Amino acid sequence: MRNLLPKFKRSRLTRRQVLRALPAAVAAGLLAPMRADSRTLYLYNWDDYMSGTVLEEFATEFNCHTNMDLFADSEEQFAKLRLGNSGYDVSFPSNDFVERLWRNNLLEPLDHSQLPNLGNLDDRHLSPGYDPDNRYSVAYMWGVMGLAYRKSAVAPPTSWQDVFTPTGLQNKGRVAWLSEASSVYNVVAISLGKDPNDYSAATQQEVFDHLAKAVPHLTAVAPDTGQDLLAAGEVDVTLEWNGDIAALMEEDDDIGFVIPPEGTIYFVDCMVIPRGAPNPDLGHTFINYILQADVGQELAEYIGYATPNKRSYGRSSSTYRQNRVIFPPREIKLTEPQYPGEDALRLLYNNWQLLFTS
Ligand code: N2P
Repeated sequence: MRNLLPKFKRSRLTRRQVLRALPAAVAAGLLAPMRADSRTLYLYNWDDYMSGTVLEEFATEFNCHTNMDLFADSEEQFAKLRLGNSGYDVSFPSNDFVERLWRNNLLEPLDHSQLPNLGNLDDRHLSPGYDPDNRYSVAYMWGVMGLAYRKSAVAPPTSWQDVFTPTGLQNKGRVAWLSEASSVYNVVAISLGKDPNDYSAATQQEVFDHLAKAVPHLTAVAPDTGQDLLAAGEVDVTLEWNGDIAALMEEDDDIGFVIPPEGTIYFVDCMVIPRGAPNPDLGHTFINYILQADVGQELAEYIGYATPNKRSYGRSSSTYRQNRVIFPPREIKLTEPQYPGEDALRLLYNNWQLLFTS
């Protein structure tokens, strides 16, 4: 289903805002299967991960329209893209899902001759392990998972166990997890002193036994909207991606963010062109546009995530660079999730589903 992009002048374009545009779109019959329009760029993105201004400027400069749908987590994104011909020109998978997508032949190889700004990326984002030679992906933003909380409601969390054990949850009031099964699995494994990339049946059993005891004490599972639940006062603590909280902290000084001392996962979200994209040339133009130093800087500072672009970083404000929520302290151990293969993921999703149905 395609949603209309609402005309917000300067907006991070949240899931709620995009969904709000739905009834009008349905009434106007605009949600009937669309024909690919060569002057429209179709994006498939996370919540709170784009600037309305950047999209408007792109549309003006390249004389086109933009259309963006949102997904809640890596699993929802993959499910849509695995069908092929998803109708999107650019999607934004995380590192481990970039590898999952190309190994399943679901991405178009990138034409580097259309990406002259690729060299603006920091060296560590060139030819990464999950996508040698950047054959399919270009880094967009990087970040980590942590715990966000309302300062006036609860003491700062001091361990992941504050949200993964019944006792911890009882002390922390109303708590939300994120809906991304693989990432929640990764941090629970870390909290139990395990390798977050160990998806063996035995480790999964241990992790899910641990989680099963916690589930009855949970308030919500947030589809990339923990920041909204926290802002609305519906929860006191939530698992969240750091940038979503950095942005919220700009508006609400009663919000805090911690990465528990056990460490956390680190992700690199990328731009890719899904197989069968309607306008791959426009997709390349957009990726190259985001790689421009000034565009990348405006976008990163606006959404509150760390840019992988060394030229964007070079021209960013000192407030941005010194933000310890966006750029976690070096002493925190960060682990990069790896694609574990389809069998391991099948078991993981089965376990995750059982958690909420049994
Ligand atoms: C944006 C979430 C992006 C980080 N709301 C998840 N990889």
